[in-house]
Amino acid sequence: MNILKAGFIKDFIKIADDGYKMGWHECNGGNLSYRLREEDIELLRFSLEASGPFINIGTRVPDLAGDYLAITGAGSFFRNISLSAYDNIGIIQINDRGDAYRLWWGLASGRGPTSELASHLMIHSVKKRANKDGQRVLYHCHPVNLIALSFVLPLSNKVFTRELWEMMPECPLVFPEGLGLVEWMLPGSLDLALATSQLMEKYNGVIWAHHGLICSGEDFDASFGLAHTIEKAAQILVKVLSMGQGKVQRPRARDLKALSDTYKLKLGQEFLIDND
Ligand code: 2HA
Ligand code: ZN
Repeated sequence: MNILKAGFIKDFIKIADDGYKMGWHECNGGNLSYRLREEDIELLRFSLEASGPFINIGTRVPDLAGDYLAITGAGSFFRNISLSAYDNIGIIQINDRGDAYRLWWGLASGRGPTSELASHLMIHSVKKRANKDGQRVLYHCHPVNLIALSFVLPLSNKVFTRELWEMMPECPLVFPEGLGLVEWMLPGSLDLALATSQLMEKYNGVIWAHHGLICSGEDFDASFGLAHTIEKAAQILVKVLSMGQGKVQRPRARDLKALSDTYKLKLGQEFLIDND
């Protein structure tokens, strides 16, 4: 089977294109990964071939032992993924000890997987522990308005969650558990991976202050849709703040509670307190 015809590769390429057209992937900004299902692997059984040695990850992810992941390459431009997927996406497999990976397909350009590999693997590990069949797609992007807000709003997940929830009802519907936030940390570092994966125990979206956003979802639509919703809310908030008079009116905690009760959202209680 031609791997480029596999459904998950087509979805992978589509999200890369969509994200690029949104303006969230300058140069090699952003990265994307998908943990393959049994049926994906079965379908590709005769098309995948191990190539090259095992390479250390620099951390351990025993929960992912034996798993295959499709992942963007270090230095890959999102705008080039649909033009040349074989150069810019790889399929890797994690070894039995969970401390190294080996390439099975792609990354023909000779690049290794994304510089944020540690974050991707540690978050996949958290999500797989929570639900083996659950979330499989991690999407990291650099959305303009959300990054801009991280320069003016207090860097607290309470502030970001509540401000964005208030922008449109879609927000509490799409991220009822709220959002996590980490202050600026070195891109690609194990510290960033550890802080983010801890927050992903609770949240599906984590803001990397002055850098971007990483979203987890059960499929490509869920991950991209979450990023899209967060960034659209951030865009509304930037417009509101730019109008110079602050918020003249806004939904209150009681309005969000009514939304939560009606749609059975289980909104994070810590974000349901009015501070003014
Ligand atoms: O892949 O976005 O965070 C480049 C990045 C690093
Ligand atoms: Zn980044």
